[in-house]
Amino acid sequence: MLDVEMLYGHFPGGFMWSTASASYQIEGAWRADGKGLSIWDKFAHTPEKISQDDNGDIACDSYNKIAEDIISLKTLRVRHYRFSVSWPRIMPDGTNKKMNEAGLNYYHRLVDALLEANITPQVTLYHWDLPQALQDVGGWENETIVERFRDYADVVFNSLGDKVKFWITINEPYIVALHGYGHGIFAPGINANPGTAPYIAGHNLLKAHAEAWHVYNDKYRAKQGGIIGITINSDWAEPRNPYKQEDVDAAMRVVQFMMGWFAHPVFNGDYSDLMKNIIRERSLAAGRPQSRLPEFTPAEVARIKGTHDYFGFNHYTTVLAFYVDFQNQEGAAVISDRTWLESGSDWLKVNPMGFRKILKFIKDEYGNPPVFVTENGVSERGPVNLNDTLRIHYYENYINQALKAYLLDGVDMRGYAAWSLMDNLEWTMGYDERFGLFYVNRSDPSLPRIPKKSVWHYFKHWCQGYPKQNSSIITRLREL
Ligand code: GBH
Repeated sequence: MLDVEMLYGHFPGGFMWSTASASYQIEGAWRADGKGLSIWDKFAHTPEKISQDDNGDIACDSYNKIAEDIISLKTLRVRHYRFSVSWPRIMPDGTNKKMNEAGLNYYHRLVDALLEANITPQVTLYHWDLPQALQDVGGWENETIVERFRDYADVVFNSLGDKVKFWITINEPYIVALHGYGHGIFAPGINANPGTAPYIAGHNLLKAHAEAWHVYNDKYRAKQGGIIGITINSDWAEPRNPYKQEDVDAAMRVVQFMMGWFAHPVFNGDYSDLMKNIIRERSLAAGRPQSRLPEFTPAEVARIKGTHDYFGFNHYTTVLAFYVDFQNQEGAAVISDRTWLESGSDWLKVNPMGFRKILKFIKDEYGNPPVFVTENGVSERGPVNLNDTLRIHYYENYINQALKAYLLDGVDMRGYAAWSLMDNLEWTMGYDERFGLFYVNRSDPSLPRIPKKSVWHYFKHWCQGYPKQNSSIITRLREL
């Protein structure tokens, strides 16, 4: 089914238009002023882990370019900015025994500059740059990290919470667990036990998120009055053959294993029965004494359930799923539709309708929570072209599908952050894949940020709503 019709209308008043970044991808200053090393510092300095052996040593030098970044945000005319705090920058060994005040001071200067510019900060506590010292004792596989993360969160709330009213605990626990501790393609690069380690890491990520949420709820909410949640990523999955029930079921499993792994415990309580049953069956069939998926105690289920003030959601693409004979644990494999537009990233194909469908899925599956899209965007690679028509097409169509989710499906949309403010270190792809609204000229040592054409569209056509409001179109679409 094609759905190219543009819907005219507006997001709710107070809708939070934003753009996003992450510490390791932009800050640079990897050893400045007493910062400790993160797992990404170590990973990036290991040969052949990152395309062209790029690293985040300098990145966009945002640590030294607060003023430049504020100018970009002002040019974009967003009133919100999502960035993350580097844990080892403020706690070099990951514990609160030794604080690095200079590092903390950077975030104070950044937040002050944002507030001064009338831009509301949205702060992620963990966007993947774990202190290496904590990885040395097992990282997310070691349950003691739950306490470490709680202490870290406590310090950040205590220090910045008078100024910051929007918190994200953890960005994309799925990627941390699976890429970091399963495939090992991301830091810390662990791939020894791909069937079990991701589930152990995931278990601790959920507990850590919950403890941070409770610290805020118990200790800071009353006096600081902010909101806090987790950001979960998921693709949408369509059945490769929509007339084949096996493929329809496979597509649902893909979403339940990706989004549901973390959303189900936080919103509905515990892992889904679907996930528990499949992993247990597969584990026992392989001769293991018990499931590879750890179990929460009833007290833990209760502690994690409800630790959300909103649903933070990162979304980029759709996949086509089809049934395979449980060769992999989900009994599903994925491909992409060759009619979808390609991007600068192999994994990212343009299918705007999937965005509306997965937003509707969030509403139906997780009790109609307020939704903040905390990332959505597209990449290019190859020669620089500031006339980024693909990005303009992508945002125009994805944002319009989000508008349909809001106006036609009743999804409680509250905000939207474009990934990313500027071209940055795209993890293992280095600087090859560029998601920025601003181009960063890396051959100029001053790393100037130069607006791509999409910058002008973002403000004019999207953040301002759809000025050519046409109620007959709304009426017609409602009747479909
Ligand atoms: C987000 O992850 C991140 O939060 C953000 O930091 C990142 O820059 C942005 O997306 C764009 O990627 O094809 O095997 O190499 C999105 C999840 C994780 C999806 C890595 C693509 C590549 C896996 N991404 N994955 S592979």
